[in-house]
Amino acid sequence: MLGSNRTGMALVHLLIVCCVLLAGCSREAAAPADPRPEADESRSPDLPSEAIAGEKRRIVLGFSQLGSESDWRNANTRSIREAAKEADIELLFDNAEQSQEKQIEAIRRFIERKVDVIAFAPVIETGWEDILTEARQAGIPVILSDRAVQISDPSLYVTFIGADFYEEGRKAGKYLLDKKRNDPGPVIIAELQGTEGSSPSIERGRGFRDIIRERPDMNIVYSAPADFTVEKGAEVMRQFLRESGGEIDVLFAHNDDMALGAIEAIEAYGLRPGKDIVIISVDGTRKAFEMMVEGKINCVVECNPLLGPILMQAVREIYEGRTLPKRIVPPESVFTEVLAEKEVANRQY
Ligand code: GZL
Repeated sequence: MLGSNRTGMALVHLLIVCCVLLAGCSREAAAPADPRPEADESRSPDLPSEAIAGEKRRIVLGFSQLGSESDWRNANTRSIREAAKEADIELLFDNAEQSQEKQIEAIRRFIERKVDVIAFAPVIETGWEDILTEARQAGIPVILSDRAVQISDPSLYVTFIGADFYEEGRKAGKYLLDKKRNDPGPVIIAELQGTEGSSPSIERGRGFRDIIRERPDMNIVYSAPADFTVEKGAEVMRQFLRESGGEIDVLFAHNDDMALGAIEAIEAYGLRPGKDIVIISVDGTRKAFEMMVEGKINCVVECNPLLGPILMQAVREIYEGRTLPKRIVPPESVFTEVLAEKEVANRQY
């Protein structure tokens, strides 16, 4: 797991270096960092730390967080705040409450305040071209944190630090093929999608479908967005149960919070989660592990939210003018009921 102490920073540095060595792909030269300004008079006076001639100035990072919709997101925010403190980087943090418009406004404020680096977790994939162009015109490098964007010019950001969501979907599908290898079909699947248009939801769904395609008798009969929240997960699962009359064999939830909501709905309907309905989820929160220990979730695909240390290392590398790989993927695993008991105490989020 990505650490947050000095040793962690060294490990993180090593991880980035490994990515650079292994990447092989074109590395985006970081937008040339400002030469460390002795005293940048143009900096807005209300920056938290004014540059004083001759003194080492703290790097200023503007971060637009997409929201606080899930335990994963809150762990991600804690990791970023703690890592910024540890790295002595000035963090200007904004929570957009799942609004793209608020994210764009926050990024524009960071540009006006002439921060050194901008990072953000894009709530959805599209609609970022203009604001990223504004950041480039202002000479401010941008890092994608957690989620991806769809843009025609990938040079508008330096690197994307986040999970391989497609692979997470494939892992969920592979677990299901194995779980049902001796069960005759048909297998009726319900799917709780995450935020519509978000890269984790799009890619997890695609990866899962590409794997279960191997069994024509496995069909996703019910599928709808539930926005990665407990409440929406419960609401949409109730709707699936009404529509199906309870005839659902498997639930694939794109995150743990929706799975937790679905468990409430399944039990209220009189069925046994993890037994009558196999449940596969993504994230790896402690609450999901506790459900696995109780046998109510069968498989959790890990998605690592502790991106703070690697993000701060990347910010420093960019500020000091070094290149980074276009893609940095944190380490992740898959856990089933068998491993849950042993692992639950280790969960940091
Ligand atoms: C994935 C992240 C997703 C999580 C959800 O990297 O963007 O958003 O899977 C969170 O829990 O809400």
